[in-house]
Amino acid sequence: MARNKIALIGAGQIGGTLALLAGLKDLGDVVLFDIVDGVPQGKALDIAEAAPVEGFDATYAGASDYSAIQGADVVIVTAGVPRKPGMSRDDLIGINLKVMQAVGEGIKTYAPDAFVICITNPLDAMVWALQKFSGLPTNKIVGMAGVLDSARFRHFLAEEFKVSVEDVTAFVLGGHGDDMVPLTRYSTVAGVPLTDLVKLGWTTQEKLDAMVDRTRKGGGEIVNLLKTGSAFYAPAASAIAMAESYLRDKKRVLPCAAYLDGQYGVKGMFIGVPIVIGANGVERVLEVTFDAAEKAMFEKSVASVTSLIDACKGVDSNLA
Ligand code: A3D
Repeated sequence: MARNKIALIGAGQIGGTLALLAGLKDLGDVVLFDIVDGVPQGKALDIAEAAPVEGFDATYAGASDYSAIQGADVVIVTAGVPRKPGMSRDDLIGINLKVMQAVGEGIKTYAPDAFVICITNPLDAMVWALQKFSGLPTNKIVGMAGVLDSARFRHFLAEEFKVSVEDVTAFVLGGHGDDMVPLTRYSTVAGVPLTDLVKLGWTTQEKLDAMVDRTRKGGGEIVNLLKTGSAFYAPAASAIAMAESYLRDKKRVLPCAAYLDGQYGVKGMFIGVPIVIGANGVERVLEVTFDAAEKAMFEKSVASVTSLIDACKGVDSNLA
């Protein structure tokens, strides 16, 4: 049986980490693509030389020509510019929209049957634009944000409760911005909702609120610490979990920026909701019920993403 092919568009901090994780998890052969000549080739060779030590058989190639992604099963897009301290995700729109156009055309020509995962910020708007530029069916393209935001929340919760991260589940929905929606009612320790754990005295409402706030600002916390660039280990691990669910038809239920066609009262845009990822791409959208406060938070988040999309339409009239 032929190995799967994974194309990574953008061979920067996240791209390189994705390439290593794809090998360690035996997901398939890897092509790294970047406009900076030498970087994808150098990272590909470096990781290929790690393969004998780690014992995986994937082949690695670096390229600066889109023909190299021909026939890819999965394409993960990180091409673009990351945030610097003081920059919001929205500041990135002008630059990264042009990048999405080039990437979309490359995918349309060489990998129209791939399952595409977009990571480039501002995420919910860039995945929307990438779908337009690539013409991919809406079940074959998603944005990575919710798995990362949920993982950050899970990490904070596991630390607070002093329990294994394995037993902490968390759902963070909405757009990947500071008004994302961490749903405490649907987040649990071994099935026990956080709201019950407050009643049991495992934590206080104040501490829980602080963890929710820290999750919302989780990306910025790392940007401020690193000073150059943004988080890359956890974002890469999150996208790999999504790719693995597609390639191995695992049908995991993961929060991702998915195209909504009326679900959650939203039509024609991508926003973070729980979805089932299997061999057919986005196989189902899980529609959870919100209480009044959650609904208000979700609607605020939808409004932020709508304004990002309007900003994209303002920059590129072909998108309007
Ligand atoms: P970085 O290390 O700068 O890598 C980006 C790479 O893209 C660089 O190697 C560039 O040379 C390359 N690139 C630029 N333009 C093009 C182009 N037109 N075609 C191909 N490659 C190009 O950044 P990074 O890997 O740290 O982050 C990548 C993106 O992910 C940024 O937009 C970040 O803001 C975003 N990001 C998103 C999340 C989410 O949770 C959604 C988290 C972290 C980072």
